[in-house]
This record gives sequence, structure tokens and C-alpha cells, in this order.
Amino acid sequence: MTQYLDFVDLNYKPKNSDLICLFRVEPSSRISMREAMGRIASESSNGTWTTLSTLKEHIRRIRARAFELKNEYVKIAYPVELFELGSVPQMLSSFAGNVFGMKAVKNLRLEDIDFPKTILKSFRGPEFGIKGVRKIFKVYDRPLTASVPKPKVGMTTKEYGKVANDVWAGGVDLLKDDENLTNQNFNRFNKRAKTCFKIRDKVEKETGERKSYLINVSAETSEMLKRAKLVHELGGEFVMIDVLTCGFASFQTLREFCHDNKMAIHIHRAMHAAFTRNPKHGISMIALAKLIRLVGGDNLHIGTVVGKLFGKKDEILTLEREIEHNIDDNFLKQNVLKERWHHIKPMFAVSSGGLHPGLIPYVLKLLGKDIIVQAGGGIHGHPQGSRAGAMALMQAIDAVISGINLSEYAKKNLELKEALNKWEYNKPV
Ligand code: CAP
Ligand code: MG
Repeated sequence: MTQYLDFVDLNYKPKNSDLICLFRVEPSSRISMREAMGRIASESSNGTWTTLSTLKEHIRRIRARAFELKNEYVKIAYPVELFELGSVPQMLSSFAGNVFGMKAVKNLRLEDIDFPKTILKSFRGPEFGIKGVRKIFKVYDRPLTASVPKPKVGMTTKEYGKVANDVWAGGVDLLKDDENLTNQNFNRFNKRAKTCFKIRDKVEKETGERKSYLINVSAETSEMLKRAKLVHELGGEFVMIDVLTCGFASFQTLREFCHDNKMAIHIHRAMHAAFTRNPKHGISMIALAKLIRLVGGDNLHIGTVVGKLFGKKDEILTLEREIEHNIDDNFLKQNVLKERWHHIKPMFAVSSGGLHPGLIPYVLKLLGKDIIVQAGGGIHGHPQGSRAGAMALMQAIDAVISGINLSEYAKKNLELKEALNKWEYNKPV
């Protein structure tokens, strides 16, 4: 057991060059917190279950140290030499790898990560960030809007194009593929891309408004790059990736392509709740979001609080703060670390999942206007169809930005009135 205690040093003062992880630790029975801390630091750096004849001082010197314990929260400092610069996979394999399976812990959650400047400098971060994405649309005074055609998969390309036209003509800025729409036989990627970008150009001419398309390029990495190349050739400004099902290695490859071609990346986080939802075990969305910002997503889904998917209010507020700004003292909590992002731009928070026009006042009150509001069912479920649904969403946003009560605004805006009639509004679920 002593070999673990070598990884605990409550007098250790982390160096600026150390990477710090904050864990929530629940030791198994008969394991002390001190031993659990040591085992986590050991297993996630360069220790193992037994003493080693091969251990030398220069190796011991770069071991991780568990240096702080407050209630169930443990901070561990990792010398930067433990990491390959510019590689998220290697970092995750270190501090988010074997440790979750250790018998010594009953539960373990990676709550937050604080990167040293050396590591930050080895990544690009977002290409565009909030300012750059807004500049694409020349829209600065309201949330941007997006819509996913629903049903999420099954439409033919022709049907999809019709819905795309309605979404853009109804005033929404961005069309978005759903997370599981890629290249199925009923709606092939290349045909969908060519169809939708042609419609986009048409609607831009008709409306005089900038429109764009978050087209889902998720696939095996070389195929994904081929799809991103086609999007670039068609004049697309964004690609969308399901970052967790594709993985950080392919995300980093896509990021390099998008840097070379000046394209923005929309990050869908499908599958995140498999390990972010359990407050006792897994990886927090904050830790994931920081890794995504490091590599360089421009937009990231953060939840709604009021919609159909799980996400606690204080976690979503902290998440928005973390990706759009910095975590400063008045946002610090026992399970959140400070971060100084240096050259790394902020990401645009996306609020999506069960939203409809009636929930807009609550979402904007909670998250402010520097967000992208996505509505799928909340547009395509409108009694008068997708175009009316898009208009209703834009009317709800106009009402809130103008400080007018929705039902008042609905008196002169029929599409909004019909949306409010169909869906309960402003009732957080
Ligand atoms: C929303 C959505 C998004 C979720 C993802 C869906 O559709 O397209 O994938 O918002 O969750 O498939 O559910 P609706 P999150 O607008 O019809 O609900 O944003 O939390 O990552
Ligand atoms: Mg979806």
C-alpha cells in the first residue's frame, strides 16, 4: 500500500506547468480516502499495484501528486512531461482511463481539468468563436437560430430540401442535420449537400439574409474529410461532427482540415449522457467541454434546463460561462476549477432539446442572447407547417428581445399564436 502513498502529498504546491484534475472520489469500503487518492494519482500517471524494481528517481520525479482534499473532492497535479502535447486521446487515456474501473473506488467522477499554458499552446482552439460565427451572418443583437428537420431520419433528399427551404425562408439562420443523419440510402450525403446548398443560395437571394447549414460529416475519418471537402467546394461555412461517437482523434483531424479551409465546426455531443449524467461517476460535461474548446469546436450544445433532456440549471449556467468566457472567482465552486484560456477563443453555446417558441423567454432569461437556439419538433410540429414554425420561433425571439410579453406579441403574429396554443409555454419541465 505504501507505493500509493508516494502519490499523495498534501504539502505539494502545484507548478504553473502542472495540469490539474479535480475528481469526486468515493472510496470502496475498507479503502481510506488517502489510499484512494494515491491509487487514482498512481494509476493515472506512472504507478501500478506493486512496488517496481525498475523505478528510478527521474521516473518518480514526474509522478502525479494528489495534493488537496476537500470533502469528497480531490485535486491531482500532473507534471506536463506526462503528456504528449497536442493529443487529447493521450490525455484522456491518462487521467480518464483505467481509473474509472479501479476496485478501490466505489464511484469516481472527473469534474474538471485546468490546463497549463504549455498544453493550451499545443492546440488551436476555435477557428471562429462567437464573434466569428456572428460575423458570418452579420447578426449581432439576438440569438442565432437553427432547426433540425424532423422526423430526424427517413425523409428523401427532395423532402429534406423542401423542409430546408421552409426553415430558411421562415427566418431561421441555420439548417442542422440530426445527429444520426449521415449517408443513408434515402438521403445520400453528396446529394443532400448539393441540394441544400443550392436552396440556401436561392433563399439568401430571396430574403437578403445570410443562411448556412450545419451538415453532419460524421463518418470514418478519411470519409469524413471527403465530405468536409465537398462542403467546402459547395461554399459551406460549417461542418457538424458527433464528437463523442467519432472520437477526439478524428475531431482533431477534422479541426486541421477546417483550419486550412477556414471552416467552422458545430459540435454535437450525442452519447455524452452515458458518462456525464451520473453525478457520482463518470466525466462531467464541463471537463468534456473544455477538451472540445481546446481542440476547437465553434458551437457546442449545452442543454436547455426546460427542455426534454437532462441538465441541471447550475451545471448548464457554469457550462455556458466556461465555454463562452472564463470561470472567474464568483463562478468558482468546489467542483469547478479556474481556467485561463490565453489564445483559445470562446465557443458559441447551443441550447437545444425540446424547445418551442413558448419556452424562449425562459431560455433567454437563463442563458442570455449570446446563444444559438435550436428547435426541431418545436418548428416542424407547428400546426401550419415548418415555415410557420420557423416564423413563430423568430417572432418569439423578437418579442423577448423587444421586451414584449409573448401572448401580447401573438395578438399580431398568428404563427406565434398558433404555436402557443399548441404547446404549454414557459412551464419549465
Ligand atoms: C433536438 C435534437 C438534438 C438534441 C441534442 C434531438 O431536437 O435534434 O439532438 O437537442 O441534445 O435529436 O433531440 P428537438 P443536446 O428540437 O426536436 O428536441 O442539445 O442536449 O446535446
Ligand atoms: Mg438531434
